[in-house]
Amino acid sequence: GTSGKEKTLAIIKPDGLFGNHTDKIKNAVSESGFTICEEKIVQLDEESVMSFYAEHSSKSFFGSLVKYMTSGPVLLMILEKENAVADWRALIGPTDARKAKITHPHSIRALCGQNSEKNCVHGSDSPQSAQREISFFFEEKSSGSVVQKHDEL
Ligand code: DGI
Repeated sequence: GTSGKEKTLAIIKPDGLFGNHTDKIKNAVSESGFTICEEKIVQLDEESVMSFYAEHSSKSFFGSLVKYMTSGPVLLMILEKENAVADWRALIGPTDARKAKITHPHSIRALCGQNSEKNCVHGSDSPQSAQREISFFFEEKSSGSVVQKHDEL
């Protein structure tokens, strides 16, 4: 398809906010042609992270992932452009930031992340995931997935 915009969910994770990478990441977002449709900073609770990452619930790292994702606020963004899902995944790079530094040195995870857990950013992995994840965090009916809404970004 050559027409039609697509939306994806991006998250700047706690290490991204704590590490002051937000401006750098937002510059990359706009330079790459994405529009930020909606954004909010939230403190996630364990229950919402467990639900968001349910597909990883049997993994050995799950407990650590939940602890990390609840360790501080995150910035949720709905990004829009043509081919947004794949293009955002390409821009953030591989899951393991240590590997990204070698194979994709200009990617966001290479520049801002630390390892396979503290990898600074999230991106939906398919258009179906994007729809689910955007509803999860941004629709009223998404039953308490967000525990705190900060006033200023
Ligand atoms: O879609 P991704 O975020 O690139 O990767 P994923 O869906 O395989 O994993 C989701 C998140 O789970 C990832 O961003 C960080 C965490 N994770 C994945 N693999 C590992 C991991 N955390 C640890 N500690 N170790 C892993 O091997």
